[in-house]
Amino acid sequence: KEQAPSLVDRIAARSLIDRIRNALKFKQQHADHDHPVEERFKAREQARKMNAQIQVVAPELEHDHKHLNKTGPGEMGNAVRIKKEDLSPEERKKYDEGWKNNAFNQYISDIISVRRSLADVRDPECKKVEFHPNLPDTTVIIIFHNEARSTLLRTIWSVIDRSSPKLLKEVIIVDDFSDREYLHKMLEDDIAPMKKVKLLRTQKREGLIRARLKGAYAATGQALVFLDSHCECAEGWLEPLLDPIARNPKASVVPLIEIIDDSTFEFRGTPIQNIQVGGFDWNLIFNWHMTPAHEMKRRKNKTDPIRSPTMAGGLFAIDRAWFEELGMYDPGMDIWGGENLELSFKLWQCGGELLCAPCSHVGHVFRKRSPYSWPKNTNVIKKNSVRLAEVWLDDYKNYYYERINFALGDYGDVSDRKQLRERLQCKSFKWYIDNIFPEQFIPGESLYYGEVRNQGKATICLDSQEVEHSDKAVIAYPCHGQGGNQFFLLTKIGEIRREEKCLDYISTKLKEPGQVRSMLCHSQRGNQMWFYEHEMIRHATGYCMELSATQDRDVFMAPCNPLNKYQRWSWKQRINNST
Ligand code: UD2
Ligand code: MN
Repeated sequence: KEQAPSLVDRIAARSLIDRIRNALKFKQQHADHDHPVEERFKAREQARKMNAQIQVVAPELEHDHKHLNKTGPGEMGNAVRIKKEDLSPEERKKYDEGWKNNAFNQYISDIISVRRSLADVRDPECKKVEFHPNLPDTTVIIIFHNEARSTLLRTIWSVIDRSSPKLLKEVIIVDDFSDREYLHKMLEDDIAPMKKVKLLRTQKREGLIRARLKGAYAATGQALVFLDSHCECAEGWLEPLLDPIARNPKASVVPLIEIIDDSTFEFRGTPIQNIQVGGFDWNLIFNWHMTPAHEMKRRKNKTDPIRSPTMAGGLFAIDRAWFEELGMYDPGMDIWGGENLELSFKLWQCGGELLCAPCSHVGHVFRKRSPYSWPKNTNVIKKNSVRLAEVWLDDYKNYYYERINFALGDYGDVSDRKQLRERLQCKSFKWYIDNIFPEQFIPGESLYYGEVRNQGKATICLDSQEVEHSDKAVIAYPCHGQGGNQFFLLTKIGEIRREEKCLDYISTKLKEPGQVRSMLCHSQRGNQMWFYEHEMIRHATGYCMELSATQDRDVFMAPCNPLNKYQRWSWKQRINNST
């Protein structure tokens, strides 16, 4: 509107927008089942007429209705808040059940339109980017298991409403054997008006990896874009994902994943300079970290794609032929987890690249727990992780195995996947670390590793929980031999470390026994500097770590005393420092 050259044009544009608004209003009335039938009939006719006019004047503008600011709960990505106390007992029950079944606030999601508007959160520079003239057409694949109806429909509509029709060939949704009734009865009706949407169903619970494979086998687009079933694509999301692929078909591209609040469904935008890239720890768990300085320097513009060592997994674009060449996903992986690292490693090791597109914003509802059922008796995440470690990690796999105490379990047969690596002549994991992820912490350079067992009470080990954003006190706990919270490394610079966390002792009140905490490693020695000599764990302040003789869980710092067996700890030395 503002860009139209003359006043006359601007007035014309405004009247056109009014007409679009009207057409939309009629469309909405037509779809509104609470309206009397005759009115809906009339509304449909009106909408058709208005549509025809719009098509004649400006065909591309029909698609533009999404620019119009709507009002209503949650529109423009705003938060919706209600007080549970104000609800009737019956509604309150619905509210609680929504949380229980989905691990997000379904009650709020249901209030918000499945076609709500979002603010345009892109950096202004993004609108000036010129994309490759031949972007690949795309199949969007959305898989789900027992997803809430409103979040699922909102995901699909956000794709339809905010993707350029030229680029969007089809949307394939794959139901991974949901047992919620409405996903069978209502879903077909819900998607009937969506011309480009195809529904597939698995015949048994396959898990997200094989469900995505099913979608990929049915896809016909040149590029594939995968999404979780509780996402919202923002304005202009698709082009920046496809552009790097048009330039290099071996690139895979992830969007900037925005947080949709699990409680209010607020869609928050991240400023372009705060983009984080993907990493992983040696439990083979994905994590985020700041874009390293060398990568910031390599890029010319802030809108340029950023190289990322790994991807979170749910949201990414890839050329379909390249995905096939890479052996897609490992079909031996079950339910959830590991597939994102497997794909990340092989992308880099086998001659591709993994990029984050700063101009593509897609929201995702991050949950604090998993709401659906998991197989009993097997640890699927471990199985998936061992499969990928066996195939892609070379000797580095032992860092992971140390953390699960070499109890690999039954992980099935991976010979096919090893052949795949052979056939594609992929590079070593060392190459990946040296070239793609040089910031990664390498435990092999540490001096001691594993559990730290007290000699005063031989069944008790040092223990600290990984709690995000907390400096949780370190405790002692019966040794369980499973690694995990009882796995510690003594690094060359004197850190007692697990992944990104280091034991830290603040010695302000030296006369009192102090607590040891687990905090983010800072590599500056100081409060995180320890010595392990004569089986004693001594801090830079000169105090030693002691287990309480009476309280099995209590660990504190005290003046060193070599005769005190509660200050003596057994820790395994790393003999082979070669990797
Ligand atoms: C993240 C990824 C997810 C996946 C996972 C690791 C993001 C935003 N999400 O976990 O896509 O890579 O890490 O494996 O990066 N689902 C099924 N069948 C199942 C289980 C899940 O279809 O048996 C669907 C589910 O409905 C959802 C998707 O798979 O659409 C991912 O599951 P999630 O949302 O529980 O995973 P999330 O976001 O914690
Ligand atoms: Mn998810």
